[in-house]
Order: sequence, then structure tokens, then C-alpha cells
Amino acid sequence: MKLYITPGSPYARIVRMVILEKGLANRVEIMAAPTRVAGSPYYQINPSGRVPYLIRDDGIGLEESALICAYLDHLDGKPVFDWPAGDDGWEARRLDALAHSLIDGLAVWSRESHRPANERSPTVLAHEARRSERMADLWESQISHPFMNGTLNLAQITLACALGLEARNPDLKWRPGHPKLSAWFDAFAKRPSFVATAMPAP
Ligand SMILES: N[C@@H](CCC(=O)N[C@@H](CS)C(=O)NCC(=O)O)C(=O)O
Repeated sequence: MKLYITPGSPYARIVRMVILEKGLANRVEIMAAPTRVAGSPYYQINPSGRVPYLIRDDGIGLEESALICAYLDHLDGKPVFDWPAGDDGWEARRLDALAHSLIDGLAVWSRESHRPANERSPTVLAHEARRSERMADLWESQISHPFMNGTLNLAQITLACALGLEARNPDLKWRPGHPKLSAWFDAFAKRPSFVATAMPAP
């Protein structure tokens, strides 16, 4: 299989972590995709131009990190990232949605800040900065939830990949005033799969 990524994509990082956690590194070749470039040859592979994108062994392509993670998780017939049943499952999905809300906003911020200076929107940058502050406050109140501290799950991975964008965005300062979130992240960041997928500086 081939996984198309960009090194700075937090969504691709989620999938790369799942590959390592599931012991699939020898089955998935990681390919750098030239995205957001006019006429990129990558558009012949994935017309949307987005990453992550998995080409399965049968040649079928899958887009969307959650779908790719689920596919990879089920390959061995022993999935570990399915949501729990019953009420626990709603709690898990609620927290995963909050982690996605954070990562989606930070991805917009990052994309905007990487545009040429004369094309950047101060309104968008300010909007996403304020959103990230509110979300960090929210996560400070949620991070002690048992689901965020028990067995590894996709909400934890997504939140860590979101917070890890501090390495890419010097204006993202989610730590001050959030000691519990900082402690959670620093502990999580020791995981070998997180270390191995470190984001490059901007
Ligand atoms: N919801 C998608 C988001 C993927 C996404 O937005 N990827 C960005 C990189 S972080 C991308 O491919 N950007 C290239 C482009 O917009 O052309 C997922 O979870 O996979």
C-alpha cells in the first residue's frame, strides 16, 4: 500500500501514527505528495489533491483520515480503534468531535498563515486564533476524562496531532493557563509513534 502525505499535515500524522501503532510500517510506503501546486502530478493520483490518501493493495484509493484509519485498523481482523458500544461510545464520539473541531480550525489557520503575505486574511487569522483559545479552555476542562487517559484511541491521537501543530505555528500558544492539557500532551508526546512522526518546523 502507499500512503500519500505532506510532512506538515496533522491529518496525515493521525494515519501515520495508526500505521506505527498497528505495526503496519512494513506494509505501507509513505509518499510525499506535492499539494497546492498548479498542475501537480499528484492530481492524477488523487484528483482532490488532498492528503492523507491511501492506495490499497488492490489499487483502490481512500481519502479521509478517519476512513483510512478504520481500514488499516481492520486489516488484521483485530481492530483496536472502533468506538465502544453504548453510552461510552457517545462519550468517545463527543470527545473525538471536539478533537476534530480543534484540528480543523488549526489546519485553516496554518493554511492561511502559509499563504503569500499579501494574500493572508487578518480576519481569518484572528478568527482561528480566538477559536483555538476557546478550544484550549474547553479541552482543559475535558482532558481528565477517563477516555482521554485510558487505552490509546483516535480521540487522543487526533487531539495530540492538533496540539502538536505548535511546532508549525509559532503563534499557536495553547499552553499558558492550561496546565492539565500541557501535562497530558507532554506525557502523550513521549509515545514512539508520536516522536517518529514529528512535524517539521515551518
Ligand atoms: N478531513 C480531511 C482533511 C484533509 C486535509 O484538509 N488535508 C490538507 C492538508 S492538512 C490538504 O490535503 N490540503 C491540500 C489542499 O487543500 O489542496 C481528513 O481528515 O483527511
